[in-house]
Amino acid sequence: MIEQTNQKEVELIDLILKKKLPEHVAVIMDGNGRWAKKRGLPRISGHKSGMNTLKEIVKCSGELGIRVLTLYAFSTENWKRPRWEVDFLMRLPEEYLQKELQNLIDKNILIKAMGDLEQLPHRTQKAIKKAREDTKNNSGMILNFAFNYGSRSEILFAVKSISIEVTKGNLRPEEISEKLFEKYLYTSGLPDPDLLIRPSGELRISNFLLWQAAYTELWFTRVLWPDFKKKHFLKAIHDYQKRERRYGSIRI
Ligand code: V0D
Repeated sequence: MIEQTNQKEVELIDLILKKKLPEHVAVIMDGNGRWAKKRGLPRISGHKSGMNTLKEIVKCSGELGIRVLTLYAFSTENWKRPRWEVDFLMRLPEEYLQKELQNLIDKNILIKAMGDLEQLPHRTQKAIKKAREDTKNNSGMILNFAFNYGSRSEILFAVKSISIEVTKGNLRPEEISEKLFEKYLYTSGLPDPDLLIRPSGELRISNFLLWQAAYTELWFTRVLWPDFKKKHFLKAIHDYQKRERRYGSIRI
């Protein structure tokens, strides 16, 4: 791949680094199938192309100094897709990690995965487990994959776990606060996302980080994920920095 940071991007990076960066950026990697269809290519080539975008955005996030990057890779609804497509998708974590893991280790990146991982094929689970193991002592950027993830089921799982603690007498209902509840979510220990990017023209959150995105700034573009480049990512961050975040309070 040809490395390129053009003059415009350099200027934008300069501007971005003068202001407060979003600590946690979440991205829905959407539009791969449509990208392929538009070109008369099989859906699979859209996912392959989306993989290049993923690498570019991980690299850019690391260079900027973003602390957490969460990527929505596969939703619990994606099982409804044709069998061959699901099978192909399930090989991507392995493929990605085979090629990238050493690079991620060298860059001090910590890999996390959140979602119902037990339902995944054994070899996919194994690849993810290895990536977590091999990066567990890294202290740089956290690269968090939302994989077989659904926010409603995440919330229900938290409710059930808390109920069990109450039943056992380990917890009193009055003790159930937002702070406690968050400890039972997959994102426990991570800051809430500051910025959520959704490409491909859909204007929805689609069961992604429903609790965590209460105050998140949303940024949408019609650009499809395989066409999403560094310049779009920088624009999203720059736009974010121009917004005024109030968390329900007023401007002082
Ligand atoms: C396809 C574009 C990396 C979006 C990127 C099955 C759709 C490539 C992973 C990955 C996918 C997941 C977990 C992990 C390490 C890597 C991935 C899926 C799809 C879902 F620990 N790319 N990738 N997972 N695509």
